[in-house]
Amino acid sequence: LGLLDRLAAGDLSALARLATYVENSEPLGVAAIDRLYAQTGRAYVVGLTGPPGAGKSSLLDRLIDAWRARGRRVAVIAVDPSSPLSGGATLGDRIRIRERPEDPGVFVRSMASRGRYGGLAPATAGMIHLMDAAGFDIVLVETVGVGQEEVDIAGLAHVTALLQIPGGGDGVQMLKAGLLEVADLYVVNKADLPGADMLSRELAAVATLSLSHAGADHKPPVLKVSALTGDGIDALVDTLDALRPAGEADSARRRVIAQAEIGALIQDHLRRQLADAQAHPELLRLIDDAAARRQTPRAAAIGALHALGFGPGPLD
Ligand SMILES: Nc1nc2c(ncn2[C@@H]2O[C@H](COP(=O)(O)OP(=O)(O)OP(=O)(O)O)[C@@H](O)[C@H]2O)c(=O)[nH]1
Ligand SMILES: [Mg+2]
Repeated sequence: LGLLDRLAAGDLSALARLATYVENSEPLGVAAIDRLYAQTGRAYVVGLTGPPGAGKSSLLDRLIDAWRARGRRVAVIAVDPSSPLSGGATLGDRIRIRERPEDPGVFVRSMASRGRYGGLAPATAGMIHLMDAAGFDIVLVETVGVGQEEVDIAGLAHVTALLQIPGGGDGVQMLKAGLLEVADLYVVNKADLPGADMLSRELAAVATLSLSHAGADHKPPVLKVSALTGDGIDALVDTLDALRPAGEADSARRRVIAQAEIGALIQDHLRRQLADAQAHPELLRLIDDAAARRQTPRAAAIGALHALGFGPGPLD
């Protein structure tokens, strides 16, 4: 794989090629990650999630500039599970991140497809490893934050910021979907619009209920920014730099991420086996048995795990 040598030398066109393989979970992409994984773990991975239109991409654009000004190389992965586009196509006007072809310290990649071979969460994890291996200091991951899968993806980051905007009328948006668990800080974007102070106070109250990975005594900070005017961006970057886990917290966070990634791969594998039940006569028989009430779904599930080569498991 000459591509890997070019990647190590900082060749962004090699990175783009590899990213397409990884995005689609193609065998070449899987092989690349297998080869590179041992050298990863250096990048600081920051998740940014929030409702559609909250200004995530606009904010990322500002964060890129702020971190570049501090001498850091920044990669962005914008995940869009709702789009039917495939093959790493750009997301058109959904992406408000300027291209910076003249700057080798910035790489922006959108992920729109689930790929033919695997799910979005494992592919996103692979993409993070790829950017890490390419030597980026910061890897920013944008997710829309509406479904469980997006929450899972946010869980692959060291730190996750949850974006909220004033003026929704219904107060704090989308805190049901497991986001309380992943948000390490809250960001009120569009603070140039009315209502930002009130929303900040509401979020400060929510922060006391946090289940963040950073620990029971971690109260997520609430920051006000405007991606439009640039207000608050430097303070946000200071906070993100300060939130990077260190020492024991870092080791603990790495274990949580590894567990999430292994779990995503196992789920993905099983999901695909089940979706392809035609290829497994034994699975088909178990499904028929459960449908005809000859076996309980639970007994059939145990039988299916055995048929797929797993020993007695937690379902037994
Ligand atoms: N007034 C104001 N508008 C903003 C601000 N940040 C973003 N916007 C606008 O909000 C709209 C959505 O911005 P995006 O950056 O595309 O939001 P997003 O969260 O990435 O959107 P999706 O990826 O589609 O979910 C655009 O019209 C932006 O110009 C801000 O701080 N203030
Ligand atoms: Mg966006």
